[in-house]
Amino acid sequence: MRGCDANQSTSALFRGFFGTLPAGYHSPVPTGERVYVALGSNLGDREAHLAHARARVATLPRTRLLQVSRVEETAPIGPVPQGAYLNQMVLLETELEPRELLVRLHAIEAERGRVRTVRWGPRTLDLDIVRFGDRTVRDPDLSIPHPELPNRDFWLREIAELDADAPRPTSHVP
Ligand code: A4P
Ligand code: MG
Repeated sequence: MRGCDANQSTSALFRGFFGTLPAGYHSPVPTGERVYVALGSNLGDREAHLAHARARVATLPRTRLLQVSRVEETAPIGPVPQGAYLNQMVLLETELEPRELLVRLHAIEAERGRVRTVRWGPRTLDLDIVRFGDRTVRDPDLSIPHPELPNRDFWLREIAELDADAPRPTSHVP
């Protein structure tokens, strides 16, 4: 969790003894990029799909689940007639590269039987990388920040909620 992780206390110890961190010092605890991942579902047991996603992102390698937003029901966006979504934002800290994370998120989607038929169509589980630290990626298969971020009120609201909240324990996945 922010503010109370082992890496910070180890660094603080070093600073106490040496005034600064010794050259070549490597933190024993991974510290990575802060990444916002959007969860969405509008097919089947939507709650269960989101719960699965939260549990799985929490166990990704070199990754910690820092915070989760409220789950909210949202009207479907886009040209395809479909049911309402459940949406939620999670904040991760990860040492994975954006592409490594994308591959792992696709694998989690597949675990929930995600089938890609029409773009913006109904889905059991959709996992989008919304922000990855301060990085910008504009490739055909990966675009960060997610281009729809400014257009999705619920994403902006959920990120604001996470930014405003004090860190809360996530040792048992909600
Ligand atoms: N891709 C590129 N950038 C990213 C990124 N930042 N994060 C590529 C994740 N994937 C990214 O996505 C197609 C390809 O986008 C991926 O293979 C990846 O390489 P997809 O999940 O197969 O298809 P998609 O989800 O239909 O397309 P897209 O463009 O990701 O759409 P969105 O933005 O996910 O929108 N209405 C409500 N209320 N709530 C929703 O969550 N979501 C959508 C889908 C439509 N309407 C919605 C919602
Ligand atoms: Mg998507």
